[in-house]
Amino acid sequence: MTNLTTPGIPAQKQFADDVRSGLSRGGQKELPSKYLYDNLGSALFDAITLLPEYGLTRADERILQRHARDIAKFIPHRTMVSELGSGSGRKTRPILNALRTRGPLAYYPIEISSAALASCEMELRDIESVSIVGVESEYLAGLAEVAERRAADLHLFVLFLGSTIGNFDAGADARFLREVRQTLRAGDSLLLGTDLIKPRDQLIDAYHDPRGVTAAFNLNLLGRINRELDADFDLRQFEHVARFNEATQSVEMHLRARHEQSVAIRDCGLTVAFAAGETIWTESSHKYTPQDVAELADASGFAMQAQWIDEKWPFANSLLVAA
Ligand code: AVI
Repeated sequence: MTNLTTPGIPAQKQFADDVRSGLSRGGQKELPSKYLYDNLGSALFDAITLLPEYGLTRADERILQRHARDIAKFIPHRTMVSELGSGSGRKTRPILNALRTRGPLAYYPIEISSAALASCEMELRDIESVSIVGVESEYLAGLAEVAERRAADLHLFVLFLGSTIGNFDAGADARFLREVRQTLRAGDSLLLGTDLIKPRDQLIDAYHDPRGVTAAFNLNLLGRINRELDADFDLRQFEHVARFNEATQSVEMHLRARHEQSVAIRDCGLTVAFAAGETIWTESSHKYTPQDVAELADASGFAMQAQWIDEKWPFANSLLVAA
């Protein structure tokens, strides 16, 4: 695998800045969900995808396995593929297999973590006629880099799977897709995975599983702050909370202080006071209707071309075309 890297603000400085601003504000304390994914957090997320209560990843994979050839029919023969957040790459195999039958194919997974890129290459390197060029970068910068490298006559097919779009703040999903659209040419394609609305109990079980894996995933964010920013969070003094926010149609994860306490975060030059029961909001996972996805596409410069829905665990993969 070839690796392309985009320079940016040093990651540790950005992390310290985000933690300082999220924990020192008045009102609801917050931490950006992207920081859940250090090496341990990514391993815990992989474990979440195997939980019986968390059907999202299996639904996404079922759609891709069953419909990869139907999806490929919409994609022009001369194409290259890029994926925003490839993770291990396992989900992508059926799509690459369906497209490579038409000739050699270049696949550009974009990941912030070199470990994820390495495991993606391990997973997919046996696929014949597919060359993998990893891009170690944030999504939009990485996609701009990929778009710059394409030949004039080549179509670009972007994958954004797993309902990661649902983890953006309200309104930020459309803003992000508009920025993706600006990087593309009219006629390029985007396959967008979105988790759909389902009964509240089922959603809460998925985000507050009885084995405590999601709790460990959430609490690890405090452990990461301890490790990387010289802080002294006592993880036992916080508990994982998952709640459904009706107004935003999102499952929210929080970390709730079991008691009043204060925590020093030395690399942020900060001591944070927590009241008993106060929470840090760590993630939102928006749940869509199929119609929401069509409206989101419209609002961001795409048109819906086709949509595949898993009935067992309501989840949609929608093929959007850049208008
Ligand atoms: C990555 N993302 C789509 C997951 C989700 O379901 O929102 C992250 C996750 N958080 C808790 N469990 C899984």
